[in-house]
Amino acid sequence: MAKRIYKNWVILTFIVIIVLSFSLSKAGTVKIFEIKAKKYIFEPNTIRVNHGDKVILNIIATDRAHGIGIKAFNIKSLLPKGKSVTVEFTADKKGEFPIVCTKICGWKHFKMKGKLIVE
Ligand SMILES: [Cu+2]
Repeated sequence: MAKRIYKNWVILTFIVIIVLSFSLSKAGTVKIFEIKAKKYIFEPNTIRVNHGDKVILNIIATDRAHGIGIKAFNIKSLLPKGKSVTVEFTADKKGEFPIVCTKICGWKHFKMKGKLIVE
């Protein structure tokens, strides 16, 4: 009987270790992106990360002032021309989220969009 309980504990401990190491290896990765904002695009346009990643965006507006907004993650920042701006957040929601320009920058401003994909 005692041998059987011991065996079950060994199996259970083994399963817990596997599950923990799997979840730790998936979560908490830091992803850094260098992004250019210019009339009327973000470059790169699509950012792909994993659920739980810490995301760091270094964005520079190259031609004039723009803005960056990712509503789902409470990101809204002005991007003065030529100055690198860093925004950070944890990708704690899965899905596809629009990245928008938050400063009216010209006649195609409303078309200046990117996409954040959290898998
Ligand atoms: Cu704009």
